Amino acid sequence: MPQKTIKEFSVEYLQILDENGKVDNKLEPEISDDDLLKLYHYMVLSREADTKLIKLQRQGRLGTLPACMGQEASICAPTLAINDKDWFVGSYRELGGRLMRGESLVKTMLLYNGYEEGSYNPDSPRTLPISVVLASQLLYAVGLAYASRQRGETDTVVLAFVGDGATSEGDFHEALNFASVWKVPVVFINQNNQYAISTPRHKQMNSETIAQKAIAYDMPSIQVDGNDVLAVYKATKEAVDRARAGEGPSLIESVTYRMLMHTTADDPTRYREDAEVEGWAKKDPITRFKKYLTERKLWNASKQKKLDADIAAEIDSSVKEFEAMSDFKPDAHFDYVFAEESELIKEQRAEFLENLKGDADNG
Ligand SMILES: Cc1ncc(C[n+]2csc(CCOP(=O)(O)OP(=O)(O)O)c2C)c(N)n1
Repeated sequence: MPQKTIKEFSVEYLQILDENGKVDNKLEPEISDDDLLKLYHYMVLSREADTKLIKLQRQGRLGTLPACMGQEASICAPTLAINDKDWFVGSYRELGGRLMRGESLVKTMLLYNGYEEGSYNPDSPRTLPISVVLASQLLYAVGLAYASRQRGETDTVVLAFVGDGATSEGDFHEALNFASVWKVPVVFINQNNQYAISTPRHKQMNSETIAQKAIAYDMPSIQVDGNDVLAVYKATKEAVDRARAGEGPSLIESVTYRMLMHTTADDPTRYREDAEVEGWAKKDPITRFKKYLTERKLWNASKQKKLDADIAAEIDSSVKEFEAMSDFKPDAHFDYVFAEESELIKEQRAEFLENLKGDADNG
């Protein structure tokens, strides 16, 4: 009886722009100047929007919301690697990506104030709404990719985001398995931000990397420095190109850090050390990228000043627009369950509106 190695596996890691903004020219991806500037714009917009939205929540002007700060490279760089005909399937921590896809900040504010209208984005029809049920969005991603091939859309790719905690969900494994079995064009981006609310990664999995989980499904994977825009972009673009060429799905583990709270409902100082947060602050994706752009003579202090002013004005006007809105439909969530209203939904809507009337009558 022979005993022999029948397969060997390895996991690659990619970093191109290091923590000091030094670039490895041999690995530098091809990105046009316009696209580099677009990427920077949205990363800064996302960070400023995050900062403003948290203030609004603290003032009681917005409901609970998640913070993306620190993860901007991990979110925006993959989004740059797809086009409008591709699908963007996210969870709830991809603000910059959603803005890049053409969703307005007003929609985000509506959503976090509980208005279903915030999930309806006709300006960005191939961007799925926020999914809070962990990893469930990956099943839709695989379904969309399968359907696009059935419909003869040979060019379409699906970009799907998921958190580190969500990889412990069955849906994650089911999605990866069938994506691989059907060889569908999905690029899974795992935003490994180190925590699932207060649970650190090492307490919920014993795997050294998340990238290695793809090996079980015979799917290409890589771990990248998720605070390095160039590495995240390069890995995603290669995966998107493979998917478009009919070579099936990939998994990218983007190692990053959530700099703020999980959502405005928790206090991260209760479960992590200041020193850890300070260590990650030194790896900030925006600082690093700005250095790179400055060195390439694409950026300077006066451009930054103009960008800061433009972004502040854009955010202010979105807040004004959002706060001036008053005409909401309380039963809007029933509109978006099925294309055609079923009898059950009809009954539930009637019951909901009746209860609402009762609440109003009772003051
Ligand atoms: C199926 C499911 N179980 C539990 C929750 C509650 N929950 C919301 S966020 C979260 C942690 C998710 O962590 P991770 O996947 O790492 O993503 P992150 O929030 O860090 O971006 C949990 C457990 C949920 N939304 N869905």
